[in-house]
Amino acid sequence: MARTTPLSDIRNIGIIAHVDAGKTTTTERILYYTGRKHTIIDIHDTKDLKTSTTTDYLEQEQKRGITIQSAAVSAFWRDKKINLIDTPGHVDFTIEVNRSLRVLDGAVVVFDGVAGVEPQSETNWRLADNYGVPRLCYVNKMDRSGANFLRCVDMIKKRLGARPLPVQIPIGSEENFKGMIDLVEMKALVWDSDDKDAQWHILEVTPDLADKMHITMPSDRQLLADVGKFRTELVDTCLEQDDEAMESFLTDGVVPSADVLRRALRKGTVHSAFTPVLCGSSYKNKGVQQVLDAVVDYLPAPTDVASIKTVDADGEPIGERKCSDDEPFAALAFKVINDIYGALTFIRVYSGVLTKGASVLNSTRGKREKIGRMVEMFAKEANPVEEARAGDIIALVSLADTETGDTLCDSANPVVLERMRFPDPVISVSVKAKTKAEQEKFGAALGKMVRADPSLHLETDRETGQTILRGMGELHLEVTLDRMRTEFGVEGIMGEPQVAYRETLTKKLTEQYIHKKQTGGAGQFAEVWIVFEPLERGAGFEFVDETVGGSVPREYVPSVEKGLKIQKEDGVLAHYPTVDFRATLIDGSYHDVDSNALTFEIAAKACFREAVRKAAPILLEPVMKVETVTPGDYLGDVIGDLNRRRGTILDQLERGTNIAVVANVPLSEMFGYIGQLRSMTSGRASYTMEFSHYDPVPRQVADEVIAQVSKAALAG
Ligand SMILES: Nc1nc2c(ncn2[C@@H]2O[C@H](COP(=O)(O)OP(=O)(O)OP(=O)(O)O)[C@@H](O)[C@H]2O)c(=O)[nH]1
Ligand SMILES: [Mg+2]
Repeated sequence: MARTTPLSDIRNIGIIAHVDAGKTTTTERILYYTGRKHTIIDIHDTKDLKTSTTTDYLEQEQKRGITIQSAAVSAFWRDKKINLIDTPGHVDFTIEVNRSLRVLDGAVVVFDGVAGVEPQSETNWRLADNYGVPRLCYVNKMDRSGANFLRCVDMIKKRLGARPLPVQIPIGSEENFKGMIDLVEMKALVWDSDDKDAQWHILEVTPDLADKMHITMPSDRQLLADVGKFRTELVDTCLEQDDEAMESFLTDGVVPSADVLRRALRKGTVHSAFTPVLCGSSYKNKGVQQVLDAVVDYLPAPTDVASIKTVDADGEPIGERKCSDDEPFAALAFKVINDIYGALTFIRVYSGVLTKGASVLNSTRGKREKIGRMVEMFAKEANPVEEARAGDIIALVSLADTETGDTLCDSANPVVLERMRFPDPVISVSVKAKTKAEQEKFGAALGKMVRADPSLHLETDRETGQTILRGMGELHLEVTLDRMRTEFGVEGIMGEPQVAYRETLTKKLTEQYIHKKQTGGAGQFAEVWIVFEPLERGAGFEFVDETVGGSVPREYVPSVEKGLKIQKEDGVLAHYPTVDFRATLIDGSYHDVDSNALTFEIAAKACFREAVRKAAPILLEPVMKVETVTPGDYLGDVIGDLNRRRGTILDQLERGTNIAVVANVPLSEMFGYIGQLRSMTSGRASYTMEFSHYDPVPRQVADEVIAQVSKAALAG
C-alpha cells in the first residue's frame, strides 16, 4: 500500500490549557466544522449521562463536566489531516498532557479571555517547553463578561516569559464580541449571529469600523484604533524570519504579501521564535475555523520538527531517527488503556512502516511483540487499519508486554527512543474491595488501572499489610476507584488520604558491617564498608563502587546495591522511602566458602540501617504550590488562613477583578481546605494546587508523624 497522506500534509497537535478554558468545547466545534460530526454537544448538557461530547465520553467526565483522559480524534481541513488530542486541564491528570506532548508536533494553548494565564496554563506551557513543542495561543471566551484580549497577551509575556505575537485583534468584547481583524490579510471578519452555521462577513479595515460595529467600550475602541501598531509589529516580526523580504522592504519599501507573511509566521512558529495569538469564542461559534487555518498554516508537519533522538541504556542520546517511511520502523508507546475487552496500546510511529501481522521488538524490555489488530482511534470508536507509517498515531490491540514509554522497533535495527518522564505521586490512600468476595477481582482491576496510568503507584504497607494507592491528588484517586466501578464492575473503599513522606540523611559517615553466622552446617560471611552522604533535593539514590583489588568480589557488588535498594524503601524513622543520598562501597572482605550473593545483600541492608540511624535522619514532606483566587474583600482572611497552614506567601497577582494569592503550603495542611475556603469567602474563592518540592518537616510536626506511624503499626 502506498502512503495516502503526504507527510507534509499531516498535523499532529494537542489542545492544552488550564481547567475549563474551553478545550473540549473547541474540539467539538473543530469536529463539526471539519464535517466529522453533525451535532455539537455542550459540556453542561452531559450530566444526565444521556449524551456526551465526542472526546469526554467516560461517565466520570460526563458527570463532572471535566476531561479526565486525553482522547484522540482526526479530521481533514483544507486537505490536511489533523490528528488532534484533547487533554485535561486539571492538575491531577497532568500525566495525560505530559504523554500527549511527548508524541505531538505542535499544540494549541487555549486561554480563558477573562482569567488569562492560570496555574495549569503555566504548568502545561513549561511541559511544552521541555518537549520543545511549537505552539499557537487561542484567547477563548471573548464573549464572557470581563474578557480582555490585551491583558491576556500581556500575561503570556510576563507570566510565561514567552513572545506572543497577535495575528488577530478582537472586534468588541463581552456580549458585544463581533469577530476579529485578521492582521495578515488586514480584513475584518464579523459574525452577526451566534449560530453554529453562521458565516462571517469580510469587511475592509476602515477608521470607522468601531462605529459601524457599534463598539462602545473604550478599551475595545482603543484596540481597534491601534490596529496599525499591531500590524506593524506583525510585519516587523515576520521580516526577522525572511532576509529577502527584509531586504526589499528596507531598500524598496515593499510591504510583504499575505503569503510571504504566512510563510514567515510558519517558520518563526516552528522554531519557537514567537507564538502567534488568535482570539474567539468557541461557545458562540466565532473564530474556530480561523484556528484551524492557523493550525494548517503555522504548526509543523512531522517532518518540520527535529528528528527523534535515540538513547543508550543510561538514557543518554546516541543518535536520531528521521521521520521517513524509508527508515527502519520505530515507534513509542505513549498510552495503554485497559478495559474488559482487553488492552489498547497507543503508539506514535516515528520512522518506517508497520504492517498487520508483523513481528517487532520491544527494545525497552528485550521482548518480541506480534502485531495483531491495528486501529485508528476516533475518541472511543476504533477503525481497523492495515498499516501505519511514519508520523501516524494509532493503537495496537492486545500487546503482551508493552508498557507506557516503551519503544517498539524493527528487530533487525534495534533502537531505544527517548523515554518519557512521569510526575511523582505525592498523596496516598489505603484501598480495599467493598466485599471480601470481590477481593481478587478488585486486585486485578487495580493492577490494570495502575498499568494504564504511570502517575499511579501501588504498594503494600509493610506494617499493616494494607494496599496503598498513591496518586497526584484526591480527585485522581477518587476517579480511579470510580472508574473501576464503571469499567470493571467492582467496588472499592478508600481510607483517609495520607501524605507521601520521605526520609533522608543530613550527615556524611562511613560504616562498617560484618555479617557472620556459624550455625552447624555452612557458615555465612560478608563484610562491607560503605560511605553514606546526603545529596541535593531531588537527586534520588546513587550507588558507587570504589572497591579495589577484589576486596568485594565483582559478582557480589550488585548484591550490595540490591540490598541497599530494598532497604532504603523502608526508612529508619517511620518506614518511608529514603531519598537523596549516595552510598559508596569502598571496601570489604569475603570468605571462600561462606560468602555468597545473599550474605552480601544481608550485610548491605544491615549496614544501611546502622549508618542512617547515626547520620541524623530527617523527615521530608511534599510542599504544594497553591494558588487561591479570591475577591479582594476576603484577601486578609485567605492569607491569614494560609499562614496558619504553615504556608509561605510568594506572590499576589491581579486576576480580572479578583486577586490570586500564590503560596507554598505543605500538603499535609491542605486536606479539607476547600470547605474552609468556601465558608470563609461565602463560596466566592477557588484554588488550585500542584506539587512543588520536598522540604524538611519541622521537628515538632515530624515527631507527631513518627508517633502516629508507630501507633498505626501497633494497631495494625
Ligand atoms: N462563555 C463562554 N463559555 C465557554 C466558551 N468555551 C467554553 N465555555 C464553557 O466553559 C466550560 C468549560 O468548557 P470545556 O470545553 O469543558 O473546558 P475544558 O478546557 O475542556 O476543561 P477541562 O477538560 O476540564 O480542563 C463549559 O461550561 C463551556 O460551555 C466560550 O467561548 N464562551
Ligand atoms: Mg476538556
